[in-house]
Formats: sequence, structure tokens, C-alpha cells
Amino acid sequence: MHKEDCLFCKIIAGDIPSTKVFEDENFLAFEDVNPQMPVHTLIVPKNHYDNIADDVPDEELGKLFNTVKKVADIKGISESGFRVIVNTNDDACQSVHHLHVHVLGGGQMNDGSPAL
Ligand code: DGP
Repeated sequence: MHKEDCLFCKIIAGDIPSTKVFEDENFLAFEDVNPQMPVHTLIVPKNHYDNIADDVPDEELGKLFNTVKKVADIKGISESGFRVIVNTNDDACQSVHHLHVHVLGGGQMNDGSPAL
């Protein structure tokens, strides 16, 4: 499932370059182009869903969140801690309408930031 004119579908296809962190048959994780923390990695399903409210199968959601742990391990932030953000639609300022998980860490966030 691929959507024309979707930025993240183009990154998954390799048509737009990205800095890859992790990849398997279902997901690609890559560095956010505009990092808000020392670690700021995005995880996207290779299937296109507009967002988390887009009838995503349970199995795919489960695998997606298991991938969060893998990415946190790769980035070395599993022990220190990290934040997971899934912006969804306009009130949350979702700017890329392909489901993605932000994994943020590498620093203390007790000041309330980042609020992506
Ligand atoms: P959101 O606001 O939740 O839709 O976040 C979209 C994120 O995608 C934002 O943090 C910046 C990132 N982003 C946008 N365009 C690109 C790109 O071309 N490459 C990469 N690596 N990240 C991008």
C-alpha cells in the first residue's frame, strides 16, 4: 500500500534520501530532519496509513510499538528514558500525513519540552 505524493512513502521507496536507523519488512526508522532532541528518530510503517486513527490493524500497531523498543536500544536511550509522540490530524499539528512515531531522548525533558 503506497500513496502517491506522500513524502514518507517516497522516503520508504528510497526516492528521497534519509538517514536510516532501522529497517525490517514492515517498518523504516530514520532520523528526523529537524531534530527537537539529541535523539529524534521517526518510525513509519511501510504500508500507508494517514494516521493512527486510520483503521490500522491491531497486529501492525503492536509491531509498530515493539519497533519503538528496538529503535530505543539502537539509539542507546532505553535505560535513560525516552518519549514517544504520535501527532494525529490538525489539532495536533500533524504535518506529514503518513502514520509515524517520534522517538525522542538523549536529554532531560522535565521542563515539559519538546511539545512537538
Ligand atoms: P509531524 O509534525 O508529527 O507530522 O512530524 C513530521 C516530522 O517529519 C517533522 O518532525 C519533520 C520530519 N520531516 C519532514 N520532512 C522530512 C524529510 O524530508 N526527511 C526527514 N528525515 N524528516 C522529515
